[in-house]
Amino acid sequence: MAAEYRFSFGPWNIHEGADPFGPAVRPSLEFAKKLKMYKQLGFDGVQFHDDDAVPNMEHVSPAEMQRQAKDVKKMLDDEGLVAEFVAPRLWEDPRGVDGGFTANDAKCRDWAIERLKRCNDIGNALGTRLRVLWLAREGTYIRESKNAIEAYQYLLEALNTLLRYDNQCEIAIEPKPNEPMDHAYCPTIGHAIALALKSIDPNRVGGLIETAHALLAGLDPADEMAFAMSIGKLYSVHLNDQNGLKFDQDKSFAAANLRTAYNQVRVLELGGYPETGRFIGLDVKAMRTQKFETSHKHLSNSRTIFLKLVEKVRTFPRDVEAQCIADRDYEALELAVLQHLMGG
Ligand code: XUL
Ligand code: MN
Repeated sequence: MAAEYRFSFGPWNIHEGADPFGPAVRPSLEFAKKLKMYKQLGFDGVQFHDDDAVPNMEHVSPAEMQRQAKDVKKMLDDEGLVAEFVAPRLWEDPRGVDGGFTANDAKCRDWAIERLKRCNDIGNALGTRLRVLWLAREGTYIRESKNAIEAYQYLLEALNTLLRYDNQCEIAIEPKPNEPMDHAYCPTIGHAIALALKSIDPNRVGGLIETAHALLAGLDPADEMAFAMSIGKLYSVHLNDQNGLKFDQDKSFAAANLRTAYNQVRVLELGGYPETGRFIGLDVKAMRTQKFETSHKHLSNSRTIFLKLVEKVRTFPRDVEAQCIADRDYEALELAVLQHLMGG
């Protein structure tokens, strides 16, 4: 039987709707209630930031942190869920203001490494080996403020430190070219994989590709995924959508460009992604206008559209494709794709 896709999202994807120009417009939903929604919405995996699991992790002993993380693991078990990954949230702490691993202040860099280790311990307590590094403030507002060569060396050191600290963990770098920084280090999967290959254990470092992040870099998300998959390094995805070069929109999957979404699904199918057992992660935001009662629909909608696109990929007429390619008639192939997407 063909392997089935498994879906995940993070608790931050059900949110209060605050944006840089206005406060929350919906009440908060407590974590335990969010967990209850996962299965109902068709999801099996939970993505975590370290402090999603242990909110006071900076203020408690390692033993207490473990205890709290174990409580969360029990909550997951009770709901039949698994943790997909844990990511260190370095960007909200004052010590991360200039970036963590690449901060100019050595004390801040030390803090970031310590936080990474604690994040790792939370991951183990939650039962997942995967760590995700979205390198939020690792970059600059002005280029003159850092030595970028040194910064990339610090990033490599951070990877190596974690690989040495835990010989079971896997690291997925989530590239993004900008926001909150003007220039972010590791803007593409190519950068991430170069670091992975240079690390002390390349077999345990790969990437997580987010649709919107690739689009913000002016790249095609499907080709970014293909590059990672061509060397077995697509550890996860954050499917969503993005309407042009603006702030990171995290729209529902396929909402801005159905064809680009189709091609992401096509490449995941071509690469046998479901057989890898890895998750289809979503990183989507509900519109600010959405009422509380329906502020989770963007998640199930994205999943529904993903699965419909899987059907579209699987039912595309292969004979037509082969003939168009043999004839080098890509105009005909394009028309066939568009007609197929439009239902005939
Ligand atoms: C930021 C982003 C993050 C990461 C997790 O743009 O995508 O939510 O996915 O840290
Ligand atoms: Mn993301």
